[in-house]
Amino acid sequence: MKTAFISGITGQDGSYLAEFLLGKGYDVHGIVRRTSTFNTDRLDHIYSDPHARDCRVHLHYGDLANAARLRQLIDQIQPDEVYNLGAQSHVRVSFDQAEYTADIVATGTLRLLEAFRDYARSSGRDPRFYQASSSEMFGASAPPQTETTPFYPRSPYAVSKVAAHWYAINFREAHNLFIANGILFNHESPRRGETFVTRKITRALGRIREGLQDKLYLGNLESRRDWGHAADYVRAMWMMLQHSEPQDFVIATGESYSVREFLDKAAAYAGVDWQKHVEFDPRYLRPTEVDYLEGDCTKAKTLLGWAPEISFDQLVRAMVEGDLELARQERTLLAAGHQVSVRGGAHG
Ligand code: NAP
Ligand code: F7E
Repeated sequence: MKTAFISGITGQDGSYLAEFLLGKGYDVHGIVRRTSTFNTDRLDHIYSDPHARDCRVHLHYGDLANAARLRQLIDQIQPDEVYNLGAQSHVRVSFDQAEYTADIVATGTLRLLEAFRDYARSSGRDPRFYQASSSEMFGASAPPQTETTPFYPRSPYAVSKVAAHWYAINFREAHNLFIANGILFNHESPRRGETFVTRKITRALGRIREGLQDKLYLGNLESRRDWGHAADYVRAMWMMLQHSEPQDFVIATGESYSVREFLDKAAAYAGVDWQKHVEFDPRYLRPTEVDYLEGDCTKAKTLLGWAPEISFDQLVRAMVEGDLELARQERTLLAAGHQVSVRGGAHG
């Protein structure tokens, strides 16, 4: 049985990856941040009582800000594969919290790489490392973006991801380690954080349909993104680590849509006339925007045999259906006299 270590296991991708690896027979370990409320909602369906004998998901307190703890956990768990998914991953927030974003996204990756390098040396094993790089690194470079497109990052988040990407390449070359960067374009799902634009939209549409919300405030509707489904993308992460050599891969669908087009499609599925509900709020604009991302994943198709299986239409429909159901549950709770928070994506 193989053992995996995941930073960011409580996030969208971490939860899909943990499910995927369990399906492959892995023992899965992940770090969770200590918070005053539970932050493991996305994992509850696969997380069993740690006292149970057949428990294969193991959660440990840890943080990318704490090098000694990362080193201790890696040495103790002895993973075959390490997936570094942990991040302050919100682009707009990174303008407000630039130093923190750099500490977790860039220096946090360096901390984990140093622990990984020393573990690889001392154990004499050949463990593998996946780094969650991002299409945001391409920023202002024109589409279609490939592995050879120059980086032109447009936010503190993107600059930090570029630093982490190059730390990963330098550690691969300097220490002869198996480290792969996955340059993933936007990927979404019903588990997407509620302050990213797709989920903010589908969550609001569900609530509007159920009469729980009237207005949805958005920023720039004209930027274009290449949106895939997270379940397809975590499969690509794993495939990169099964390849014969460590390399960097773009993962994308090759199709792009504007935020306005996403809104049109989602609203049509939800049966909502969005023009009556959507308003512009400049607080959701970025000081420097990324206008147009559309990836070319020919390399991943050719060398890994990876291709997306879930279409844009299926993705939008799944997100809308999930959020219509959630809104119905909220309405039932309200009718029974319970409190329901309707703050939605107000912070993103
Ligand atoms: P996400 O839902 O925002 O999850 C981020 C994860 O990182 C969460 O588990 C979060 O924990 C954890 N985290 C945050 N700060 C941390 C810290 N100081 N120490 C340890 N863990 C910390 O992001 P995602 O969409 O799953 O993305 C996964 C990774 O891929 C991220 O690195 C992201 O930047 C990158 N990426 C995402 C996309 C995309 O479109 N989704 C595309 C390209 C790259 P909490 O649950 O406690 O907040
Ligand atoms: O914005 C526009 C916004 O926040 C998409 C992260 O996973 O993917 C994600 O970053 C677009 C932008 O994602 C609102 O200006 C309009 O043009 O959903 P987003 P992102 O910035 O593309 C990359 C690949 C990552 O690596 C990141 O971790 O939508 N937009 N109005 C809005 N965006 C938000 N959030 N909220 C709005 O109200």
